[in-house]
Amino acid sequence: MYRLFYALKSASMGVRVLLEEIGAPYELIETSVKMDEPRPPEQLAVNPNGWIPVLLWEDGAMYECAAITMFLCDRHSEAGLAPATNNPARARYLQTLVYFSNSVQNAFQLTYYPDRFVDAVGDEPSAQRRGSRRLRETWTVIEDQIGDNEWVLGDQFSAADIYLFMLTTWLRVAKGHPTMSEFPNAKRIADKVLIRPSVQQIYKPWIADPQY
Ligand SMILES: N[C@@H](CCC(=O)N[C@@H](CS)C(=O)NCC(=O)O)C(=O)O
Repeated sequence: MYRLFYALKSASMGVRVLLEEIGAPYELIETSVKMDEPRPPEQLAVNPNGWIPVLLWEDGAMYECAAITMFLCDRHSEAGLAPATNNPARARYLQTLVYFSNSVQNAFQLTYYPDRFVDAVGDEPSAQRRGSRRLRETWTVIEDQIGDNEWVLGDQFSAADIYLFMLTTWLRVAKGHPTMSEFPNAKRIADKVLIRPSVQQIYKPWIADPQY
């Protein structure tokens, strides 16, 4: 049984999709991503940064979305969500997950949490503008990497496609982000991930209102 600290709109939604795809039993522990709301002590004990996802299981706990993705896909390899270690696609899989996490997500952070990157409140709009430009730069790298491929890794569906979908749900017109229409290759994949039953179920609020 897994336990997942969870909040709508957050990266914990992507982990929940993985758990559904794997068919593993799990329970959600509601938490918040709002700066002015406290985090449960049990969450902070695992991740003192205060962010989610945080995953607990019988004899362990961890945070960092890309690491959790790798961990779950390896632990439940029968679900076929990641190339095996001897598969040539493994390198592209690891590279893309880490790039999503440390480059694309970092650009999102600049726009969602500008206070973490500047000294003065007055500098926050500049950080947000740079974050939006950085989003366009990093999404363009992914767009070019995908090219004509069916999925992020080529012809094999993987957790990297679920991760890509999750990232698209954070794009907001009101924040000056680029829109997916600028990245037709990535959009093609996100549109296919969207129709999976697990995604339809978990992303219901986003499907009802993508700017929610
Ligand atoms: N590098 C972390 C970042 C996670 C992250 O930024 N989570 C957001 C929600 S998507 C969050 O918890 N924000 C609240 C906060 O940072 O205090 C990861 O990939 O797991």
